[in-house]
Amino acid sequence: MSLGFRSVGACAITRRATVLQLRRSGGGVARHGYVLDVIGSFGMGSGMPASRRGTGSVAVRAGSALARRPADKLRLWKMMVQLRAYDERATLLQRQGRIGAYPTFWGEEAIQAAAVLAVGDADWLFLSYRQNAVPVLRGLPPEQAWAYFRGDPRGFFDPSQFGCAPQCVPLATHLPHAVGWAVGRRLQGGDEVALAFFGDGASSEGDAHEAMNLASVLRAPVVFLCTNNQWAISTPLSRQAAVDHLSARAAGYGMPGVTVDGYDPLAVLGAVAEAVDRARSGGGPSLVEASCYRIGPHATADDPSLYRDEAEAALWREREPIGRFERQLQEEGHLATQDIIEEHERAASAMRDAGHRLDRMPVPTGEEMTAHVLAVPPPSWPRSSAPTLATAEQ
Ligand SMILES: Cc1ncc(C[n+]2csc(CCOP(=O)(O)OP(=O)(O)O)c2C)c(N)n1
Ligand SMILES: [Mg+2]
Repeated sequence: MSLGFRSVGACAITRRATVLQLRRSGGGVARHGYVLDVIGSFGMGSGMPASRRGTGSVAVRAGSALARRPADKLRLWKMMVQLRAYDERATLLQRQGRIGAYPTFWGEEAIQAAAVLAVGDADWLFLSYRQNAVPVLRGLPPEQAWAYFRGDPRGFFDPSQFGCAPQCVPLATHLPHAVGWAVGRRLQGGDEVALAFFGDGASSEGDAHEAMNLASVLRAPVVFLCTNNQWAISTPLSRQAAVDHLSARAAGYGMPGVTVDGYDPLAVLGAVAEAVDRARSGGGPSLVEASCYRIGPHATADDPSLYRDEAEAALWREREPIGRFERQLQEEGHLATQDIIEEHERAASAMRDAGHRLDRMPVPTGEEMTAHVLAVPPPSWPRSSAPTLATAEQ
């Protein structure tokens, strides 16, 4: 393996789960010298799809005392269940025509919940479309998040109220925002950290490169959290990047990088918490790659069977993070089967109620939907005050 930096230890990248960490070298290597180090190898069983790369489980390290407290494990699990209930209800709302096209994140709950738990309340989160429920974990009513998918300006929220920047659909454009915000807060004397979510596809964008490079040069307090779900719509990872692990790119920016199993919430929590600690204490940015698989379609308008083998997705579905975490928590004696049933019912019922509240919200008019797009709309744009979307009752 030749990536232009010194490798230590057994660096064979095999189909067995392997965890890589780019650690600052013990001396001798230049200021921004990092060495590629295999820090753990965890058998995940045979029969996993050949396309899986970089999936493993990082040993939970210092900085994540969080991950050892049963109460925090349960909190993390409840957040994941809440995300699952939101996602499944949103998909149903789209199927019933109550919201427009929706990007499901089914299977990515461990990454999102662990990241939110790892940061502090005053830290800011910078989102792409697939993290559309993250503000809900910070108190945004789900119906308001769903109003966005009706093209309704009532779906907008005040970023400073939730510590969440608006979700960005243009890929990676929010990464420079995260760096700018983090540098700005540092200049103002704050110690907050910015955490930016982005995908494997977004990692190829110029904005991602510029953001990571600038953040490292300025030692900005930013955590770059890449959800590597191996697909960018129909583009597989093999056509996206020529490295085995996107975290390896961190070396080129002079920052630490680590790959963790994105289906293991404690692994993500450990890695992100460590990166947050480093950023807050002046150690600069880090790149955390959470490796997983996009189990669902790109969005509700997509049919992945046209471009990939859905039998592969089915194999990944068996490893989805919530059931896996529940089995672990049961083995550790923190959860009973009845607790699991009740929590899922509670979360589903809360989301059903939120769906009813969405139905009671005014349906946006064409004029409202386009009001914030252009200062001077062209004559062809909607001027009607008629509602644009049928509600379930109609
Ligand atoms: C700058 C830009 N180019 C292209 C697109 C079209 N597009 C939307 S989603 C997507 C794939 C993104 O994949 P990835 O970053 O892996 O995120 P994921 O959808 O897997 O969460 C593309 C190409 C876009 N939104 N923005
Ligand atoms: Mg992707």
